[in-house]
Order: sequence, then structure tokens, then C-alpha cells
Amino acid sequence: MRIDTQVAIVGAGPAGLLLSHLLHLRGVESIVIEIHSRDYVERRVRAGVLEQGTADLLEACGAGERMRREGLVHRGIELRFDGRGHRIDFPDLTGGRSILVYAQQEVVKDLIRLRLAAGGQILFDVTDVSVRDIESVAPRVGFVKGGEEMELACRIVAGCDGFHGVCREAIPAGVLSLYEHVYPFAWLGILAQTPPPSEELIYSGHDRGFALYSMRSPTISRLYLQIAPDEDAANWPDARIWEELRCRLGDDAGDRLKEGAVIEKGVTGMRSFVAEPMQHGRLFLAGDAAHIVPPTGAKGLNTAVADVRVLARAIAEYFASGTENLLESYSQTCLRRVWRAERFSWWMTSMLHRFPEHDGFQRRLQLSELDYVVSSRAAAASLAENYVGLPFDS
Ligand code: RFL
Ligand code: PHB
Repeated sequence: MRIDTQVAIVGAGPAGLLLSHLLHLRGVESIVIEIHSRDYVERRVRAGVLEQGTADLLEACGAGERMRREGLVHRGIELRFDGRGHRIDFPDLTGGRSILVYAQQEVVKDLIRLRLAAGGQILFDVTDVSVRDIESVAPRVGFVKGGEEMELACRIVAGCDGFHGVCREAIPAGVLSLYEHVYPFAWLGILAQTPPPSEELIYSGHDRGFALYSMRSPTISRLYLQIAPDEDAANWPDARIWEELRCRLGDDAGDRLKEGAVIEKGVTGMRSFVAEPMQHGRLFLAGDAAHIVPPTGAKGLNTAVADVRVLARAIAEYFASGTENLLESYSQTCLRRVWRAERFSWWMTSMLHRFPEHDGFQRRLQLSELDYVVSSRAAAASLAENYVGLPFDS
């Protein structure tokens, strides 16, 4: 069966869902296809930090009602090293800006509900997705749904299918330049039924490795530990995780951390990756399909949102007036912000993790850099303005 639509969106993550909604608000019709079930994407535990600009955009487009009620406004983070904590005060350093802690899967739930309530189409559980004819003005996306072969005939394909999706691969060989850096460690992340030992996130650069304390609600904590890149989560029974967290979070915060039931446990590899340009013909990549950051700077979801903000406007202009200017400059517009997020995430990652190859000299440089960040207002302001999110170019 063939279905005509203006924009075929591949992937129902935050990028695909938000793009579909923003297009709808601008009068452009789209269909989203997704290889997983609705239940799966609504439960997938990932990011937790929304930049103020991300939260403001979600609110402005009508997706912010529950987020404003349940999200936790954070006005700072704590950096810990050498057994001491140091607060970075966001509003003071950024002219009043802050972040919101609200889980990515809650954003996804809110967007799915909003799309479906407005009559939007999201086809879950599809298989065999293939993107065709992107160099023509009539690209197509083929897939199988419920055993039936189907095809979306459209004008524009939005590749919002994450790092392992098929859209980036649909671009002919030689077009893309790929920039990649893989870090020699991973993160073990748990979701645990335990109240926060601190009101704000704690980033700890401990001699035994990095640890991050985050949260989801007054009763649920989200905790991360740096582990070896090839390590199996099975090597980390709950008791070992708690012991290591207490040690790396340092004296007082470690003492306040109460053990609770571990509801979720997973390992995330750490990489930086950018594909340039983020477009070819009528295919436009957005979010993790085009770029990956290590999670230390909390920039992945936020950068995905920034991409679709630009893409929605460009697509709407194209359908309204036939002008392709904004579409043509899409990649260039996004990449400036993308590379700033890449730099910040790489910097946070490099400053806070233990690198197997580091000697005593390099460790002391890391500690000196942390000391500089917490004792120089200029350095702290640089961290803070990147963390809360740089202003949008337009
Ligand atoms: P997603 O969320 O990966 O969504 C892509 C969707 O496409 C589907 N898909 C396909 N659909 C159709 N056909 C195909 N062939 C398909 N192949 C794949 C997938 O099933 C999926 O539903 O990408 P998107 O929308 O670009 O969103 C990006 C964010 O998910 C990601 O950048 C963040 O989660 C990264 N991240 C964080 N970002 C932040 O901004 N703040 C944070 O605090 C933060 N913490 C994190 C993170 C990511 C983490 N992990 C697990 C990678 C913490 C962690 C641990
Ligand atoms: C999270 O709450 O999951 C989280 C917070 C900050 C990060 C990464 C993940 O840098």
C-alpha cells in the first residue's frame, strides 16, 4: 500500500516526534514510522536534563503542561573532586538561567499523546525500513507493517532514527565526512528507588573514576559510574554498585546515599560523532542520526531538539512558498551548535573521567583544571552558559 504525505519521518524518538508536532503546528502533514512499540519507546530510560531553551520550546508548542508540573528546576550542579564539593550557580553565572530535570521518556510520552490527540499518525512496530530516491524530488520510504509492504511517497524525508538507524546509511558513499572519537570507558547507569542525597546533580571526578548522581523524582535516583568500555553489567551486582558510588561520591554525599531497589541497569558506550553535512538531496538527518555526544554534558537530547527547531522552520517555508533557502542551509545552521555541544561534552568528559593512559602529570592537570573551574568566575561562567544551553542563533 502506498500512502502520500508531505514529510516522512523515520524514528519516534524525541527528534522525530517533536518535528512531527512542530510541522503540524505550521500546517505541514507528516507520518512517523518507528521500529519499536509505543510501550518500548515510552519506557526507554535515557536523558534527564533539559536546557532552558528546550523546556521553553516544549512549553511554547503545547507539550509542556506535565513537564512544568513534574519537572524539577535546578539552579546549579555540584562538582566534586579531592574529597570536596563545589557548587556552580547557574542563575548567578548566566543572568538567571537554569535547567529542568525531566526524563526523556516523559517528553516522549507527552509528545506521542499530543500527536495522537491531534490526529497525527505514528506507525509503531514497522520492519524492513528503506529510504529510496532521496536525490529525486519524490523520495519514498518503504517498510513492512503487520506483514504488509507499505510505502510513504513524500517530498521530504526526515532521518530521526538515531545513531543505529538506516537513514544515514542511505546517503551515497563519499558524500559524508564522518568525525568520530571513541572514549576508553563506558557508563553503567542505574535507576533506583532511593531519595536524592542531594537536591542537585553531583559530577564527581574521583581517583577511582567518574560518578554522577542525578534524579528523576523525590523518590527515584539516577546514578552513573564510569566502568571499562567492554564491561558486562553482570559484573556489577547491586552491592558493588552502591559501594563504588558511596566511595566516588565522597564523604558527606556518599554517606547520605541510601541503598534502594535497582529498577533498571544498563551500560552506555561513550563516543563523539558528527556526520557532515546533515543532509543530502531530500533527506535531512536530525538528532542522534547525525551526531552523538558522550552524556557528560547532557547535550544529546537538547541538540536533537535544536536541530528539529531549525528543520521544522525550513520545511514549513518550503511548503508555504517553495523557497529552498532554509532547507539548503539546514546543515550549516545546525552544525555550528552541534560542534559547540561536541566541544563542551568532550571537555566535560575529559576533565572528569580517569583515562587508562593518564600518568600522574595528566591527573594533576585534570585536578588543576577542576580547581580553576570552581575558583574562577570566568571559568565557572563558561561551564554554566554551556550547561544551561547557548542561545539559539535565530
Ligand atoms: P533516539 O532517541 O535514538 O530515537 C531514534 C528513534 O528511531 C528509532 N529507529 C527507527 N525507526 C524506524 N526505522 C528505523 N530503521 C529505525 N532505527 C531506529 C529508534 O527505535 C528510536 O525510537 O534519537 P533522537 O530522537 O535523535 O534523540 C536523541 C536522544 O535520545 C539522545 O541524544 C539522548 O538520550 C542523549 N542523552 C542525553 N541527552 C541530553 O540532552 N541530556 C541528558 O541528560 C542525556 N543523558 C543520554 C543521557 C543518553 C544516554 N544513553 C542511554 C545513550 C544519558 C544516557 C545514559
Ligand atoms: C540523567 O539524569 O540521566 C543525566 C544527567 C546529566 C547527565 C547525563 C545524564 O550529564
